[in-house]
Amino acid sequence: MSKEGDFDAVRKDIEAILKQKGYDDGHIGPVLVRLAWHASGTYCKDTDTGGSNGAGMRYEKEGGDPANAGLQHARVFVEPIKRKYPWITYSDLWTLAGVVAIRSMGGPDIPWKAGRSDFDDDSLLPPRGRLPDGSQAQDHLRHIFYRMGFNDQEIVALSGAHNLGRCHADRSGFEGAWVNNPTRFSNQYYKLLLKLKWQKKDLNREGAPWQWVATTPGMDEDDEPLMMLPTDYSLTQDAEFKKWVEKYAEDQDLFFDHFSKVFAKLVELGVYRDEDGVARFNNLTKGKYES
Ligand code: DDH
Repeated sequence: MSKEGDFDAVRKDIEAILKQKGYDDGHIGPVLVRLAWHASGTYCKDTDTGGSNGAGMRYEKEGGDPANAGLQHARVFVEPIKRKYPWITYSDLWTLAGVVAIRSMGGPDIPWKAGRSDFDDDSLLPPRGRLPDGSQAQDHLRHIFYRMGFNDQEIVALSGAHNLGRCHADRSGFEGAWVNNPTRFSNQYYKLLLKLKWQKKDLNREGAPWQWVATTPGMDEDDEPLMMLPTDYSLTQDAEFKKWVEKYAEDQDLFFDHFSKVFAKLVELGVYRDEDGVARFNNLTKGKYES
């Protein structure tokens, strides 16, 4: 039995399961990052609801939201770790797994603190519809991310997570990866947004009517093209967003620094800490934690 609170041991066990032959690009890191993000991205600052406390995706109400399609794989991948370390909450485990995965794929260190609590039933779950819809554009991005308390620079930095992973036709309706090496964290996403000649491709699927596609010079004809969601591409069609796309395309260190800060902020949404950094208040139960 592991020592309670030994998060370094949990980190090591997460790292050990990241490479999985036979799953996507041989790596479960990207889907774990998406789990951490969707676990946190339901936050609403005006009502102080949603956010990274709760681990609501364990319940059908949130887990069955079409926006969360595919994340059951991520939850199943980390379940043996939860069983080995029963003292860790799901909400801590899911956010920590995202942070460990990003670092392990060559991304920045992201400050992470424990202390989130899970809820025992589905009565406090935020309503569906709080996560972004990839078929929309910049007004929608602002509507969704301002609600969480992010600004334009932070929206562009967060979007750089699409350096990782891919879209699956049977999950979101979109298909393909944003970059050639989707298990290596970098600023390639921004470079490709600006550099490639993007063309509309009809998909004719519910929720995913079309996407942007492009090929890079080294690609064969039958290689799967790279893709961008309408929301990704909209970052280049808006002066304030484009300014940050250009900065991050030019300067990977700046991107890593900003990404680290904004992902740390994302996984803290709804968590209240005292001056020592200890989580003391749960926004969902509106109650103090038992210590
Ligand atoms: Fe995303 N994302 N995301 N995303 N996301 C998808 C996959 C991944 C949007 C839509 C989609 C963020 C923001 C947005 C990751 C991380 C992050 C998919 C494909 C869609 C669709 C799902 C599938 O078919 O499997 C939209 C829209 C937005 C937005 O409006 C800004 C953010 C902020 C993050 C983050 O982590 C900070 C990752 C990683 C993936 C790849 C998952 C995988 O399985 O691979």
